[in-house]
This record gives sequence, structure tokens and C-alpha cells, in this order.
Amino acid sequence: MTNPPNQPADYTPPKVWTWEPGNGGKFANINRPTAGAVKEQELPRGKHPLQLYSLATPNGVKVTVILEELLAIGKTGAEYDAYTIRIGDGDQFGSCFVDANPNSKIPALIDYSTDKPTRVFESGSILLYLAEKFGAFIPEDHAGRTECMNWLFWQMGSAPYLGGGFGHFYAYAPFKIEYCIDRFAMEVKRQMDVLDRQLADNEYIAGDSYTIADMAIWPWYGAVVSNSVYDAAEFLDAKSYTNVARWASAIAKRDAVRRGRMVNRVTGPLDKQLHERHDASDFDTKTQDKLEAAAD
Ligand SMILES: N[C@@H](CCC(=O)N[C@@H](CS)C(=O)NCC(=O)O)C(=O)O
Repeated sequence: MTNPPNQPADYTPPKVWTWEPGNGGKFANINRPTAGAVKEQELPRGKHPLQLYSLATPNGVKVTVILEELLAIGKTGAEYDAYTIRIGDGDQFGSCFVDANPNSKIPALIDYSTDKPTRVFESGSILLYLAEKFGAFIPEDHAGRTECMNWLFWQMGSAPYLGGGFGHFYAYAPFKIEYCIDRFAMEVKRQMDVLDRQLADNEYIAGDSYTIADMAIWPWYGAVVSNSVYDAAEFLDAKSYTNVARWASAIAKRDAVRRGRMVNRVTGPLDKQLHERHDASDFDTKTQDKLEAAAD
């Protein structure tokens, strides 16, 4: 293994680490070693009780998918307003966003239907909150619920190795470091194998029914097999995880998933981007825009 010129083998960490702005790779401009707001910034508020502040990253998509799924089964109380938080511009460090999520990361939800507005942050917590609030996508029996929680928490603990570990060093780091890529590729492949074995015997992650465990895991691990994150499907031999591929493609075909993926999306084809969502008809307007654009 060769060392890149700016990473000599004899690097010794100093006694006390200090921040050198710009040392964080692709996202250097938003990374910093402190928490809290850096600017006064209000959050917009729409007409529905549920207000979502997010972006269509894998963590953001989990929430728009459950909201669209809830609406699809007739839970009208799940109507929501979704606003885009542009993390590249530092919106997550605005004062009102930090009040909603002191961790300064999307997604953040505020539920105004409770006596005192309830803030909900961490995508796993939001999935659980909504599943419990509307009594859907979470098994009612204790054993089923426990299995669903097992996988929900599995995702929360595992995905940082895929995103912050593998994805960072494979796709975003300013240079390729074999040691880091090897370490995280091995772990991600192990995780894919865990899922593949589970899905060999189960239609969905936690058993026979589609639950918040699928909604949490699919945007990350489904994206590996469909090659929509890090362009690493070939490198990780993703096609060998045939059960994951079967499950991922079934979920991708769901109408609510198609809609949820569009909300707060600011990259990719324009007809797949819905920056703000306030009503189900916003998707129709989008289709209308697309037809008009095609006719031009
Ligand atoms: N564990 C958190 C992770 C959320 C997260 O990492 N969000 C990213 C986008 S996917 C973010 O907001 N990054 C902005 C930043 O780090 O400043 C969750 O699941 O909600």
C-alpha cells in the first residue's frame, strides 16, 4: 500500500487536535467541530399539523416515504408541509432549525397537533413516532414489534459505516486510502450479507409485512444494489445479494415510495424534484409541468 503525499506513514497525532477548516473532504464547508446555531433563521410554517424540514438524502427519504405511505392507506391526519433544508448552504445551522434538532441534521419534524408542539428528530425516532401516532407499519404483537425494532435499530447503528465510513472514503475523501476503503468495504459487504440472509426467508425485513424497518433500511441498502449511492455497486459486487435486489426493486415500485423520493429533492432530473410539498396535488402539478415541458 502506498501513502498519499499528504498522509505520511509517520504521522503522529498532536497532543490536542485542532480544527483546520477545509480538512473534511467533499463536505468540508459544512463540517465543524462545534454544535449550535450560527445564524438567526426562521423556519417557514404551512397549514398542516405536521411540518417537515428535510432533504431527499437517504435519511430524509425515510420520512417522506412513511408520510406518503400513511396517506396512501387513508390516514388523512398525516397530511404534511415539507420544506427543503439545503445542508450545503448551512440551513441546518439556522436558529429555528437547531431548536427543532439540536444535532443540526435533517430530517426534523414538528407536530403542532399536540398540546405543546412536539419536536421529533433522528429519522428512526421520526419513523417510530409516526408509526405509533397513526397505528400503522409497526406490528401490534410484542414479538413482531420487537423484531421490527431490532431491524430499525440495526439500521441506525449500521448505516454510518456505509455512509460515513465506506461512502466517505470511497467517493468523497480528497484521495483514496486503501486501508480505509478495505476496512469499510468489508463491513458493508458483511452488512449486505446479513440483509441477504434475512431476506432469503422473509418477504420483508421484519417478516411478512412491510414496516418502518423496510422504510429505514431501503433508502441506504436498496440504493447500494440499484447503484444510486457512491457508484459502488460493481466494486461491492452488489448483484450477488439477490434477495436484497428482489426486495429493493419491489419497494422501489410502490407509488408512495415514488412520491416520497421526490419530496425535497434538489438534484437529478427536474421532473423528479418537488422542493416543497403541501398537498397531494403538488405531485400532479409536477406531472403537469413535465407534460408541458415535453410539449415545448
Ligand atoms: N442519524 C441521523 C443522521 C442524519 C444525517 O446524517 N443527516 C445528514 C444528511 S443525510 C445531514 O443533515 N447532514 C448535514 C450536516 O452534517 O451538517 C438520522 O438518521 O436522522
